[in-house]
Amino acid sequence: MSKFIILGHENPDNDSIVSGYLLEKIMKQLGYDVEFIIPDEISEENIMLANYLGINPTKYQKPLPENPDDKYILVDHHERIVPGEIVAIIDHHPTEKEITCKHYQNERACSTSCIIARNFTRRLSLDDIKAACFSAMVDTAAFHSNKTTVSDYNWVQYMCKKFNFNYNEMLTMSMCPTDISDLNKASLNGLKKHNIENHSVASSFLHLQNPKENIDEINQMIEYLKTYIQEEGYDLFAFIVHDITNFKSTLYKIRENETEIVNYDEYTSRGTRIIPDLTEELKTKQKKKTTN
Ligand SMILES: [Mn+2]
Repeated sequence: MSKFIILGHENPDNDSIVSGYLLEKIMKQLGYDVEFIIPDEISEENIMLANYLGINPTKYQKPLPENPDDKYILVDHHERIVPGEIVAIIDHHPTEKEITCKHYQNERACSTSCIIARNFTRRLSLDDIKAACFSAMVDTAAFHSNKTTVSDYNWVQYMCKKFNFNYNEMLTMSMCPTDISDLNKASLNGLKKHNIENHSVASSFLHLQNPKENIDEINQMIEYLKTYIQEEGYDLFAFIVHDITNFKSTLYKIRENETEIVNYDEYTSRGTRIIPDLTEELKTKQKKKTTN
């Protein structure tokens, strides 16, 4: 009998890790020779999220074996170059691609681990079911993304109630509250550099449970970022504070001499909302400059 290797995607997220973990467990129970392998780096954040579930993801980190007889199972994605045949895929990412593989399951779901857990609930422990519920929260930004399906949402609610999981704590943890014990470090959380209309811009974000309680810390971070942009030569720093309890966001546009505050009435994504808004603004400013 050939060996099965379960593989998540590159830059593995919580769902990818939990899916592999659950599927390995189920397949072992069914008598398969199977191993979940993570041949990739795992971010600090994703190690932390997995640890919250009692899973140590680094345990699965190792290079892929080179045996061409090994059969591969992909979870939480549908394409990856592997040194053997891909025999099964379980995924929830929509695709137009035609996929030819013996067992291909791709359905709308909050997370791939939800698909797995809902199909094999009786083979899983309470911790495993909790892990699947949690990864559904992580993968959908606490049920705010359009990936959220009513049936998975209801399933998570039902399981949390039935088994007495701490739903609110899980929801907060799934949003990865930022550790602000070191303010300078926290102010650069998720640092990205952007070149927008020839302006050099940097951005970072915080996830806070109650930003109003941390207003002093926020102000100290803004002061730090003012000196940071001078030292690093940025024109603008977009410092985003997300309220992960009420799902609102505040953008601090920090320049050398002024800070402008913009409030968003929703949890605002940096990539799809804030950077495009800044691009629009800087474009308009550029135009004004040229017409003057
Ligand atoms: Mn996923």
